[in-house]
Amino acid sequence: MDFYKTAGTEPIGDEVRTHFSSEITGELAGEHVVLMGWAHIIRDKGKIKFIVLRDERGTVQITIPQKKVPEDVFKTSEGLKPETALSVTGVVIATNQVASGAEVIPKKIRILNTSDRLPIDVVEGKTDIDLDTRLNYRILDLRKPSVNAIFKVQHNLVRFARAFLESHDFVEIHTPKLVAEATEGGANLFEVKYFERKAYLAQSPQFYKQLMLLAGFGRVYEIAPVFRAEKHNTRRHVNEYTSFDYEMAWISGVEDVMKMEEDMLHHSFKMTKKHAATELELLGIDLEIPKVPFKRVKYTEAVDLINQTGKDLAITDDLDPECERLLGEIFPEKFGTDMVFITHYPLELRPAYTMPSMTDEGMTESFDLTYKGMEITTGSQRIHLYDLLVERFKAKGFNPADFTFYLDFFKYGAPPHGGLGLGVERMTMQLLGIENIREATLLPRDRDRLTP
Ligand code: AMO
Repeated sequence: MDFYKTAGTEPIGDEVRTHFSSEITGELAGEHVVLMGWAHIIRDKGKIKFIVLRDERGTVQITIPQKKVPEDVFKTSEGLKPETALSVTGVVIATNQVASGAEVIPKKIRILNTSDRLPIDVVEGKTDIDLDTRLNYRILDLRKPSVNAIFKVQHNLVRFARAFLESHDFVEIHTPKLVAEATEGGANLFEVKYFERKAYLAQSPQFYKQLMLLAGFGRVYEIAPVFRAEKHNTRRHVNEYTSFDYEMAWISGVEDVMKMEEDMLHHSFKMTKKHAATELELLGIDLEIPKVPFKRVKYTEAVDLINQTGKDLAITDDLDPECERLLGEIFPEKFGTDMVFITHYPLELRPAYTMPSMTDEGMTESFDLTYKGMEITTGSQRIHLYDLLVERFKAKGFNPADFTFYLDFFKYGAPPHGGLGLGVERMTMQLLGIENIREATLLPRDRDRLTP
């Protein structure tokens, strides 16, 4: 047991946590509870001490009047340092002194672990520290309730989107992240030494999610990391992000893919608003549920709208961040919504696997979803016809022989299909009005950062 003493802590007791902080309300008055968490804020008023105890559900006030608690409890509370890990056994008292309407008077306080002085604040409203320093201490940064809340919101967005897909017969798949070829074009590939050969980190599950439809799964989805060797540090790019992908077979056209996405996001936003209400409130977000159907605008029309602001964009120019920002202003004004599908991108701007449009010459059956002036999703109908697929690979300058592992399976009755990739961090940042994608990335990887 000596290592406990050396650490300044007490051996494990027999208390079992009975409640989370958020459950301590006036209705529990008189009940014995066991709480565990960190000493978030400590106030010393001489003969009475206060500890705001923080756990994963919020905070609760522990009130320690010298006269009303055992001597050793009062002694323990003296000189406690912030972020000491505690177990508190006590009685709930109703009070109108705190917002929750209750506090806990301890009978026993056990120090589970001590804490050094923190390099950054984890209490709201204290000094603002630059993002880089916060990210250096990300694990502590995440203890701050408003930072933690971002990822609870993200968790809810993903879990309800997943639940929606599950209820629509999608099967979860796990595809390789070590791959032989690029899917999205070669520019931003990370190369990996793979024994005697070269391999790459997957930029997208693109080829494999499509192949799983050829393998007989009607609908598949994957939520997994993808890797992009973007050379520049921007506020909207990280080098590893979470891609939320789905792919569906037997579609009639790209509309089926968009319809699925708008229904999925509508459900996910609605459920997140309900289940992450506390976190959204803490973050000051009144989440607007986008109305279904989302507005659809053709790429040519989007370019026209941008050019009306005085720009001179050609049809084959990609929409850069500045254009997306402009559309983020134009769309709400013109269409009363900030969730808009831009459809029918030119062939030049889309990967080789994208189905050319039957209706719009030189265009594709593709779309991006823009949310508050930023692209959060890319999707399309895919080419399922072998000859056309090979032709398009050649047109993009690829050697079909390098892609036989993908192309060959389109010879065996590949079903019409389509799908999309949604950036989880981008969706989170736009929904929460976050300026820099790193804040919506648990442990960001960028040009300069590989730890923590
Ligand atoms: P795309 O390359 O457009 O399409 O990526 C899809 C979505 O992923 C997000 N995203 C990023 N997020 C953070 N950092 C980055 N560097 C980054 N790059 C992209 C965006 C984007 O909309 N295979 C296709 C998808 C498909 O057609 O199914 C693809 O990967 O939100």
